[in-house]
Amino acid sequence: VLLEATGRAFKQYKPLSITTRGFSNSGLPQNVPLDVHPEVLDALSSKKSVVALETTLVTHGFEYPTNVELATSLEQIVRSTGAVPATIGIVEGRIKIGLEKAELERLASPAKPGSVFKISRRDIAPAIAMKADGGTTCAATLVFAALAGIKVFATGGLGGVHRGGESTMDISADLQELTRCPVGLVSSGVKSILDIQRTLEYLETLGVPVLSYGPSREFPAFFSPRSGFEVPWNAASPSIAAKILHTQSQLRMQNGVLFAVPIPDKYEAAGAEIQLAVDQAVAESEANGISRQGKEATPWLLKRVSELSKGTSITSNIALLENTALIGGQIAVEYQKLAQ
Ligand code: PSU
Ligand code: MN
Repeated sequence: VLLEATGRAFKQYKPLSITTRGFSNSGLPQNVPLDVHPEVLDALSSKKSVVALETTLVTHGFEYPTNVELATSLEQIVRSTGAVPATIGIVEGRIKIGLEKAELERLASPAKPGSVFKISRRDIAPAIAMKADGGTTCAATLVFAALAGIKVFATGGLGGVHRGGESTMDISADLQELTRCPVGLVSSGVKSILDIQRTLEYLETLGVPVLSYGPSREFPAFFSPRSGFEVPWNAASPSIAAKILHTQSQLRMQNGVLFAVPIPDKYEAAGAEIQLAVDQAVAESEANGISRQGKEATPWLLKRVSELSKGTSITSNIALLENTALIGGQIAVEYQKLAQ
C-alpha cells in the first residue's frame, strides 16, 4: 500500500530524481538520508491523513522556548482533527519527516548560535552532504512533503516578492516550488513585509492556484485578515479545498495549491498597528542594506517587527499558525476520504 502511496509520488516527482532502482519495497528511497517517523510511516501506509509542518519558524522565526511550545502545539492541533502531524527538518544531515522531541529541541535551541541553517531548495544537498542541522522553509518543506506523498502542509506565511523586488530581484524560492510539488499549502497569505500585489501576479504567472479560504475572495495579509487584493477563487470549506487537491491529483498536475486563511477577525485591530511596525522595519532594512542580503532579509524583518510592535506581532503570528494547523488538518482529513 505504501508502495502505491509513495511510489506514485516519487514517479511524478522529478526534481529530486531518485531512480526507481533506489526504492525499497516500502516505496521509500534507499540509501538516502531520510528518516520517516514511525507514526508518520504508519499513517502513510494505512492511508491516514498527514499534515506537514515546517521548521524555519522554529529555527529562524521564534525564540526559544516559544518555538518549541509552538511547534508542539501545532502538532497537537493537527492531531485534534484526526490527522497525523509530520514536522519536517534536517538533523545532522538527515531529512526528518516527523521529529522526535530531542530533535525538535536540538533545532530550536542550538548548542552553538548560528549552527542551524535556513534551508531552502538550493541548500538541501549542501546541508545534507555537510551533515548540518537546518530548519526547512516552505520551499524545502514542500520538496520533502511531496517526496513522502504528503498532500497538505500548514504554515504561517509563505515567502513572496519582497518590496523593491523589481530591483533587488528578491523573490522567495517558495513561489517557484509551488510549481513543482503537488501539495496544498495552507497559510495566512504572505506577510505585509512583502509586496502582496506582485506576489499574486507572480503566482499567476507560475500557474499556481491561489484561493482565499472562507466566505470572502479577499486575499489575507498575514497579520490582518484583509489585504485589499481579491483572488479569483475562494474555498468555503475543508471539503471544497480537498476536492480541488484531489482534482489536481486526478489530472496528474504537478503543481501545488495555495489556500490563504485569514487570521481570525479579533486580531484585525492589532494587525493595523503591526502594519505601522512593518512599514518602519521595511524602511530600516532598505536604509541599512539588509534588504539586499538575501536569506537574512526575512528573519531580520520579522525580528524587527516583533521589537517595534512590542511582541504584539508574536501573539498574532501564533494565533494564525494555530488556525492554519487546524484548517490544514481538516483539509487533510477530507482529502483522505476522497483518496480512499
Ligand atoms: N513567514 C513567517 N515566518 C517565517 C517564514 C515566513 O511568518 O519564519 C519563513 C518561511 O519558512 C518561508 C521563509 O518559507 O521564511 C521565506 O524566506 P525567504 O523570503 O528568504 O525565501
Ligand atoms: Mn529571499
